[in-house]
Amino acid sequence: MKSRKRKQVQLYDFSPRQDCFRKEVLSGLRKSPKKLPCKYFYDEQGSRLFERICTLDKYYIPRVETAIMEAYIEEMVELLGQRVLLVEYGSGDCTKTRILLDRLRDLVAYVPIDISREQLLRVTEELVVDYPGLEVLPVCADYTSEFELPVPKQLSTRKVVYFPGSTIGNFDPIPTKNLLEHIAKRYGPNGGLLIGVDLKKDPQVLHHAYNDSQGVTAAFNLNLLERINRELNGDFNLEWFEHYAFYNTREGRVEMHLISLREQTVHLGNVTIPFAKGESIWTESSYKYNLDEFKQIATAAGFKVEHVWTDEQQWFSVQYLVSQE
Ligand code: AVJ
Repeated sequence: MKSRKRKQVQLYDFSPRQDCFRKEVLSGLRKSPKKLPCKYFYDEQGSRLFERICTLDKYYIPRVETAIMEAYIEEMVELLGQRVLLVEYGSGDCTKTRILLDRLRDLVAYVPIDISREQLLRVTEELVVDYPGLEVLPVCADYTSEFELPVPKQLSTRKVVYFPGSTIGNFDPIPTKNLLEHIAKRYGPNGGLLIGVDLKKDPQVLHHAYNDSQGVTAAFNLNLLERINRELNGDFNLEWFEHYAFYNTREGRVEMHLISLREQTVHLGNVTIPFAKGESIWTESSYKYNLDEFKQIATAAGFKVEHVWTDEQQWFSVQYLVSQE
């Protein structure tokens, strides 16, 4: 047990409302093929399962990204400059952020944005204890919809968005361009984006990263149905769905699905959703890029690629982009 003094945390709340969750789930399940937005993975249980995924040996992303951050932190800090306002998109458990917070000594404020309220509160409480003097302004929001940025007490010389973990890979090509464009405009001109981008690699490595032998990724995927049961009065039988993840070479992405193991009908309140045997619900895509491909996207969105750091095997990249807008 960690013993930490609990401090009261003030949270800026723009989190999606329950009726929004319901609407998106219903419209996704009425599509053909059926789809669910992956942002809804991260309820309290889902965030904990994702933290467990990050400890799996085969899920190389956090390990490799952390190694890159630690190896090149001095160069990163140098490029980011002084009196930075650091805004993080999808802050999660903030493990990698601490590498930055440890070095960016004259940070004006840190604004973690996350959709998972419980985790955000928990992590913020820890940060204010561990970084006394740092202004932490947590925002609970889906960063793809509208939210206001809190105003820090001190003036900053530059806003830098930290977007690690290759979360950008969860977006399809057009939404990716839109989100990057939006960031370039909102934090520019001269705004920075320090972003983790996962790279194309041996499909076997990708397969094992999303099909761990302990079934944690499967539990993470299935938790979405459990959440729907809990929050939307659903009756998904988790035994009748199966986790399925594969690398789609042509599209350059890992796809996660939940496959119906039999013909069945599921109810959400008074709504009925039919499933054929073998029918899938597409729950997530994780796009993998070449450095050239990502450079094109970033440039088209109004960024200049200032620096790219990778590991020796070129499995993952951390990139510093500067808004030209
Ligand atoms: C946190 C979105 C980057 O896509 O690799 C992990 C989520 N899904 N295992 C990813 C995830 C399955 C992860 N991201």
